[in-house]
Amino acid sequence: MKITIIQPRYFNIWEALGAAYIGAYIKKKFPGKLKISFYQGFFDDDRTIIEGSQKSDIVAFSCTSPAYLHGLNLAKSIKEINPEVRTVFGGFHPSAVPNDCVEDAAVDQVVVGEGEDAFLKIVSGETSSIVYGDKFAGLNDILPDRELIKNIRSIDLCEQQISRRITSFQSVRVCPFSCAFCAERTVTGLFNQKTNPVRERDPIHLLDEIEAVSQKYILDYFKFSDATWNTSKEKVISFCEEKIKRGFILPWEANLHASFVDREMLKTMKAAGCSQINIGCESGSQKILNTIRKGLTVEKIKQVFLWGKELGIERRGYFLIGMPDETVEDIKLTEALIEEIKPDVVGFTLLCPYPGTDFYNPDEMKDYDWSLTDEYSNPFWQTDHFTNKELKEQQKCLTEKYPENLAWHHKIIN
Ligand code: B12
Repeated sequence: MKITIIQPRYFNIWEALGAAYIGAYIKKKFPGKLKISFYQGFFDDDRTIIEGSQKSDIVAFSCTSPAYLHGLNLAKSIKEINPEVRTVFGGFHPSAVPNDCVEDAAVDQVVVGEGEDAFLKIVSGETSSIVYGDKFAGLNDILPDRELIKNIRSIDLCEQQISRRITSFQSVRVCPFSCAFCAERTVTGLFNQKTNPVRERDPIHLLDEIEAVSQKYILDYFKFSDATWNTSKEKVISFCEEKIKRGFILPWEANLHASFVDREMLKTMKAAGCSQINIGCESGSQKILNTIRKGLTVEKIKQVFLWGKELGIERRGYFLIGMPDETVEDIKLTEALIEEIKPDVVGFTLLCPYPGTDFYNPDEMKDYDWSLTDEYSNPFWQTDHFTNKELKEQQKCLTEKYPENLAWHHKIIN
């Protein structure tokens, strides 16, 4: 059977880890029986993708909301040439709005949730239009297939752009938070201590992968795809202690939830070569942090940034503008917080009501063109307090205030 997996185009790139996991899993289940190819819209033009896919039995697309339209157009072109091709859509957008996706004639099947077992069912003959994924229990049994997804291309590109060879790893599935603005729960499910606990990878399995990948691709730095890396103190300490024990000195960074951070955690991370922490602060207003269910206090943010500074770790702070009840006063509190914590790098995102988040309203937004959204902005969102234009003005004021410390996306987009 010939299978093609495609990650449609988006202007910014990381390796397609979801496709790498699914590819590794089905190859393991059907050893030597599948011919799997992979294309990525960032690197491969439409003609290459369409020509390479048209003789496949199954063409599978991995889509966030902004990437869905490109995926759909590719599926239409492929089906025009070969109507026998079965198209399967998975990832965040199809998981959030599966019924809308299957309405599109070029979409044969949609996978909701984690793709490993669901895609295996499809390859084994399942033909339902919506297939629900199980919670993948094999994180310590397989490794994402980085050859398949041509990981070398994003690593080489990274070297060209910032002179560092970097790639990312997944250490956990399920985030213990359910922030109003984030769609993570759409794929891995809402955290529940009993029915849907956090699934952490064994630090030995994880470090074996990181060491092997770093040797193979000559990495000089690594990071994690996990939105919340420090899901437990135990995990952080055992990962760091194992890394130190191995004498594995490669520097790295992680996205932390400030609530779970303590000084000892940061100190151990620093000792294990962590050179940068990325923290979603979102707002300097406690009222806003509460309404978005961030599970965080402004005081804790201050504390974590102070510890990071004392320990010599680069601290990146990311802020979100445009929560429904956010006023000018709240934005002033955000500014005051930034003045106090002085992040080494700062980013300001305009809230986007992506499918899968609390802010998505199907009646109003079903036909939005999500490909118009980017990392930091979108043309749709407005609140009772600010029009879309005013939100962008607020964002511009903030970015102009910190020209030396801006996250690189601002520099690329502006
Ligand atoms: C790392 C990350 C990034 C990286 C790279 C993402 C990438 N690989 O291209 C960067 C920084 C570049 C990025 C960019 C963006 N991201 Co992002 N990102 C993440 C993050 C933190 C992890 C994604 C990841 O790699 N997971 C690990 C892999 C293994 O899981 P996975 O890709 O989800 O794959 C599994 C399933 O989705 C499914 N699956 C995936 N593809 C397929 C395909 C088939 C055929 C099947 C059957 C199943 C299947 O099976 C996989 C294995 O179980 C998530 C939040 C989170 N923690 O999940 C947000 C998240 C995915 N990002 C999001 C968004 C919106 C974006 C951006 C638009 C920027 C922005 N924030 O506004 C861009 C779009 C990028 C794109 N390529 O389209 C949203 C998506 C919401 C939505 N409705 O689409 C998320 C959920 C965060 C949020 N704010 O809610 N992102």
